[in-house]
Amino acid sequence: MKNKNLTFSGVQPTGNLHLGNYLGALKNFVDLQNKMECIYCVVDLHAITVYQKPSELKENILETTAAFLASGLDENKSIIFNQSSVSGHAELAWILNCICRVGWLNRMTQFKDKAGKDKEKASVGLYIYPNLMAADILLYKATHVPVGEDQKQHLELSRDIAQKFNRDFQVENFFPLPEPIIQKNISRVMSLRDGLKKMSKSEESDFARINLRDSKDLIMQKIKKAKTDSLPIPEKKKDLINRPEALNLLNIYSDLTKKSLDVTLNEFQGKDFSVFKKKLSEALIEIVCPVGEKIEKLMKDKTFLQKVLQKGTENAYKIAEENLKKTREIIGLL
Ligand code: AQP
Repeated sequence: MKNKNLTFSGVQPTGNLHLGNYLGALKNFVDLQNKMECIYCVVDLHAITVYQKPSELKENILETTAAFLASGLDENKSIIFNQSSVSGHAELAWILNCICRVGWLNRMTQFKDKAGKDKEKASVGLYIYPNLMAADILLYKATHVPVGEDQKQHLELSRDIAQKFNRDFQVENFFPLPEPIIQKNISRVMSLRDGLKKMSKSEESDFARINLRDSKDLIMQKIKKAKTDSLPIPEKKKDLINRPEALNLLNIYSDLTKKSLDVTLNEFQGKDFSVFKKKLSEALIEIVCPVGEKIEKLMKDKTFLQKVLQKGTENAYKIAEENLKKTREIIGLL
């Protein structure tokens, strides 16, 4: 039996949604909603794997919902809801904890990065986070998962878990093996301060990222201060090897203006970064500021945002319950 095409993806409500989340995930979400059934989730249970101030978490759940809508998601086309409101995510995660092997989790690089040197002090939730992510996807039998390149390893783990479940219980294709959908042009947006680190919400310096709610002036300031090098813009891609900051800014510009990197290099070759940075700021202001303004407007109507989540929860719950019921039967729970 072939599973029907269905997209699932999520974003953590941990504040400071940034250009990496937009180009790496949200933009892709919008493209997919016209191609197949889509479920988009504010993954609040993932957020609490590190401490969140309760009042801020509540606000961030609504702000992430607003960012979904402001980026172009339509609550009448896609299911939009928050993870904790469908308890099946936690139940299936527990079942999958019993499928996944400790050795598999020990290979996850994001845990090593996020837990840092003192792994003993990290929450158990942070360690088993990839199993909850597998549950999010498999609960809906999703076939496609748009993510940034940083999540590729977790997606591969979801496939391994699905495969082991199907094999252990001899239910061929019960859980589909989800396919990652990763942006080709810019799979990982890097920090404006360090071209080898990904742009991230938790980076201490706000100048390392462009937030979706940044003002025009702030965007211009951040790009002006973004790290580059003293060389002019080269003619060929190969000359960007060992120039990660330059490559990152040129990639961002190319993606925003829908040009290939070759065309961008042709446009700016031999020019100084100050000339390029002006154009990059203009492109960012054109794309990011309208999204930020829409988020701002939507945040003024929290009742509407709550209604969107409630409707999404009802629809997500129906699909989740049906799949969970079959899962319980398969594994022999009464
Ligand atoms: N820099 C990035 N480039 C491309 N895609 C990115 N994503 C995140 N950062 C980049 C993608 O955005 C989606 C939502 O991510 P998330 O917020 O759920 O988790 P994350 O990947 O942990 O995001 P951050 O910003 O790095 O948060 P912190 O700092 O809290 O860890 C995902 O599809 C992700 O790939």
